[in-house]
Amino acid sequence: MTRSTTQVLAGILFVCLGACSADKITDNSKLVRLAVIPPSVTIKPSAQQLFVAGGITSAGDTGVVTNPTWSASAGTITTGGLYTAPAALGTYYVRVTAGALMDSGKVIVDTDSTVLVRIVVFPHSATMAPSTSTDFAALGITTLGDTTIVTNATWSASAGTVTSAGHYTAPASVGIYYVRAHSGTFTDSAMVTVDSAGPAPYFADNFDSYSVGTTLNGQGSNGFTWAGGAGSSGGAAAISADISHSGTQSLKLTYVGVDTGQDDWEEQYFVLKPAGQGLKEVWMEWYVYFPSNYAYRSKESPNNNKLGYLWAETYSVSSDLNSGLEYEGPADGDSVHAHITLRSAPNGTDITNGDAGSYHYGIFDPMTVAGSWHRLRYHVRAATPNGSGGYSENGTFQVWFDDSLIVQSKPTYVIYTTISPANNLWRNGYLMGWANAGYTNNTSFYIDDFKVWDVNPGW
Ligand SMILES: [Ca+2]
Repeated sequence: MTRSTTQVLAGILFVCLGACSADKITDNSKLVRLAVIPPSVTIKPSAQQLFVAGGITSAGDTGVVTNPTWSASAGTITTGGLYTAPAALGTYYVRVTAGALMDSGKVIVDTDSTVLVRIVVFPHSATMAPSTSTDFAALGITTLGDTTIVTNATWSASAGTVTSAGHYTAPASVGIYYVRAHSGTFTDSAMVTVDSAGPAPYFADNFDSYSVGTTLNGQGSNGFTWAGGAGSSGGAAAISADISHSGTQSLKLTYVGVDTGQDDWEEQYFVLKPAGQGLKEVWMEWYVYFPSNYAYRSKESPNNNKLGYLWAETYSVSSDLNSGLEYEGPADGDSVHAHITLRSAPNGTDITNGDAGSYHYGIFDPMTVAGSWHRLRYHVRAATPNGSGGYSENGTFQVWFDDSLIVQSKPTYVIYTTISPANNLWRNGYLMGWANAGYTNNTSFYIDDFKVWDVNPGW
């Protein structure tokens, strides 16, 4: 039986399984070719597989042989070709005879169904900033059609380094490189573009494309959506031409002056991705303008002022994946107060000054920032399941104020969560937030050049 004949007969099977319009061969004495279709399968113990006998006659007709005789070296097979595998793992044969002809098909009975027919490196391409890292995975497609992670792949790279787990670090030089996974007789490569500009954000907003006065609620792209604003003054954040970091416009958030002892709030909501598509890891950047009349007051407790938050589904530091950036005045001896708090977290406590689980730098003297733009960068990664019902100690939280790294969670800081892995994703957020110190006078902050990445932009 040549391969080409098998392929011809496999085509007959395909037609027959669809509408069974293939010709039928009823006179076995006219057969000149006979083939078991499919010629080889891998199935689980006690699973079933339908085999068909394909034939070619002396006249050149092809079709399904209607009355062959089937047998099997183990397991059972019906007169109709329905094979039931034995419970024991192994390699077996089914045999078909018709007229003077015979053919055999191979059956591999395999519990874990990891017999590969192909591997694919995922992602299949990536753009990275020089000397940054990202993770690749080798996905295996098995003979059973399952997709599995190939954990024993051998990794290599044309430049840069890659670990045995597929963690790739790009070289310092820009260029196009390859990351390769190899397993058994299979191999696949991903193309890596190392670009000094790094990967593009999946969403960016310079606030210059809207009419002045627009409130953001529903705008967005690539799954990112602005989701309204609110504040104690009753006025939502709105597009303004007062001042800008780029172009002519920015997003204005006004805190209305309140008496001493009173708090104030103003925040712009957003959703990073549609439901069920949150991000395991987020890089977010924006510029904030502290107005010239900005005055931090520290008259009562609490006096924390917020700059931004990200969370999963439920905004609660005690019941959901939640991270946030707040600051308090130097009078408190604590000029930054970064929250990262997690559901049912035995160790999931706030990262605060002196916390053994974090490194902590002063963010700024709140009284020195009036009348100036500052860049905030916010990077957070949820811990990933460790495969044993727990979580790996690989969560992280970093914040930069201008070029200074002001929050760095300890590398082994454990982000505990009882949230199911599918929900252990960042999805919701807001910019600014409560000013629990309050402002005596109307105080307007401006946000500009907001960007968010789902891959490392090179920070
Ligand atoms: Ca702008």
